[in-house]
Amino acid sequence: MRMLLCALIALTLTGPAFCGNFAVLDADGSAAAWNAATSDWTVLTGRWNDLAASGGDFAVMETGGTGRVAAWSRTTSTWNQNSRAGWDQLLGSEGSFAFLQSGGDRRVTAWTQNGPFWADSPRTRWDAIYGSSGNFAALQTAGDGRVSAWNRATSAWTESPRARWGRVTGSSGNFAALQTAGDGRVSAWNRATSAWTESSRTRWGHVVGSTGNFVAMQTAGDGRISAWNQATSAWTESSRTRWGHVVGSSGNFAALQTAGDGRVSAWNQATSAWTESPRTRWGDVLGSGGNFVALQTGGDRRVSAWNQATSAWTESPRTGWGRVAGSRGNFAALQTGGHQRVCAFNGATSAWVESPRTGWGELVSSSGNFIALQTAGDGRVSAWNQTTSAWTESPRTGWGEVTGSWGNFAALQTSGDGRVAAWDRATSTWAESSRTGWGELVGSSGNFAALQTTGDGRVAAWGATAGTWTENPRTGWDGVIGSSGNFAALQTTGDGRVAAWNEATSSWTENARTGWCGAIGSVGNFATLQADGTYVSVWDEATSLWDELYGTWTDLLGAGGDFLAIGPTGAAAWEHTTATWCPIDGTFTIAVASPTVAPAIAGDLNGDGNVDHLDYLVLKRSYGIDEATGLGDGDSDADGDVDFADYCAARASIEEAFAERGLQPPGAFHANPEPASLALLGLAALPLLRRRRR
Ligand SMILES: [Ca+2]
Ligand SMILES: [Ca+2]
Ligand SMILES: [Ca+2]
Repeated sequence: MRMLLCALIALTLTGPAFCGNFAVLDADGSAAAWNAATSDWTVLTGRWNDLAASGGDFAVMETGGTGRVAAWSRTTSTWNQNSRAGWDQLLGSEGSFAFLQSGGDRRVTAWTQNGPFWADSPRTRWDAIYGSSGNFAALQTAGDGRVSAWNRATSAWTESPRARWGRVTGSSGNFAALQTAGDGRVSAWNRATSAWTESSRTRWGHVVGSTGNFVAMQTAGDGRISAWNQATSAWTESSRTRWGHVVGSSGNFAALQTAGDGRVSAWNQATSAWTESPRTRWGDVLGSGGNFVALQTGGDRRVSAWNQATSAWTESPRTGWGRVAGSRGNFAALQTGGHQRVCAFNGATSAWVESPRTGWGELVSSSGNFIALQTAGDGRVSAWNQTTSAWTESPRTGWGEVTGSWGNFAALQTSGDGRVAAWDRATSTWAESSRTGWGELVGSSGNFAALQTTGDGRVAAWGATAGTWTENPRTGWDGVIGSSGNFAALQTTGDGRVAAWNEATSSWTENARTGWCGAIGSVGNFATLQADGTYVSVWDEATSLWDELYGTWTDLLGAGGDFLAIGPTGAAAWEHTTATWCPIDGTFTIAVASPTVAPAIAGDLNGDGNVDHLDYLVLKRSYGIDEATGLGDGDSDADGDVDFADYCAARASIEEAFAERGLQPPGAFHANPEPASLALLGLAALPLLRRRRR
């Protein structure tokens, strides 16, 4: 297996999978957009004075003048001007733009990078636009009160046949319109079909969206509730009435009676059915990962969790709970009085598991795991692991602060020795730093950095891969920031040194120059600027090298692993797949960054333009998290978590990449498993490789 993977030569495809594009406006009114995929600047002359970014693309507008607009496409690297003028409102949504004329005909137009570039709504006199996942809806708040939705997939506008709508709610690219006067009708627009579907009942007063589904609630009268399912475009009412509160979670909904019996009911998008808890007198409900937990805020203070896998409510046998927290479909409950017990509900098993110890005062969640802290007494910490459903205490006491990242936790003694320890979700073990006197903790993509805020000013980083703390040999550090699992330490006083820590090698690399005055991170890379503006320098995690550029620099922007340096006579973009600076002259007054949201190549998770085993390692590292910030974390479907759907999205292209080279893909890819964790995926052969994400 090792030979095989080493023999796999990366397939060079087109452009990076994720990147940051940048655009600037010059004092003379021209605009320039920088394309990270092609490493070129495209200039558009004009008198532009407004600039906006959306999903890797840009739009410019002449406000106060003719009201002309133009948008730049990352696919074609061209600026496209609209033939009409008089535009004065601009809204971006995931790589689409909509423009509105608030005077004259009050037209609305939508633009998408894939073309046909401009789509005017056939009707005029629009008053408001709403965006959701790249689609738009336009509403007439006066006159007929019409509503129309624009679909990015077809670039067509579809009006509801009915008029007199007063409010629009968007969710994952779908829209719901509500009549705020008259009959109180509700209608949902489905991006899959571009069709509007009305509920047969009237008198709705409130609409809530969740991952493309909607719930309408009657705020007066019977207090009915109805859920619209995007899979069927059908509305399903709860048989019971008098609901007063509704919350959504990953496409499911829970409704609570805020008066009367205090019943709770959950709606499952898989079945379109409502399931009530047999018990009454619930006072609060919370959602997480499509599951819900209900809490009695008075009386016995019971807690019950609803699981979307079974549509069943499961109560904790104990009473007296005062606080609940949710994470990735799991829940934890804390007794705020009495014995101060803590327990966790596992979404995989529907079981509540208590910690044997009592006296817990604080609860922190991270990617499905929880940590409890004793805020009084011994100051113990205990972490609960969703994989094993077990609580694991640190052998040491006296902890005062906990922080979570990607399902891992770190604890800090805020008094006494000032020790620091990190807990690893893969092993459920605690690793302490041998040094003491730490004062600050920073988490990043499952790793942690500790800083001494007094004394020597040391800095140390803990990486989940190595499982150990690595100190920087120098002292006098007073700042640390994280980016995609790497850290940068900075001396903002004294010499002004900067050093970056790479999780792949667990080592620190210091910049040879001094006088640095600040740093920013972007998808694992860092950029820093000298106080006198002479140099800007980027640290590249692929090589652990600093790449500097001489000039006069005053500001920095970062996006998608790339950076833009700006100075009084020009700007320069640094792009991570080529690791080069690309300058442009000008007196730039406005600069914006636009990270791409969609993968250029399915499966290229580390954004190096290739699909290979390194992308597989990205997936392995982040599998199971719900704190993903983009494709660089393995989140192919951009829903904020890394789960089986992301695994499936990447699998096809990784398999294809192996097949094109006549190689057998990794075992897991042809075994077609449904993993609870990627630990099951036969990746044991991979750790021999040097892991890097670019
Ligand atoms: Ca790649
Ligand atoms: Ca995802
Ligand atoms: Ca997901």
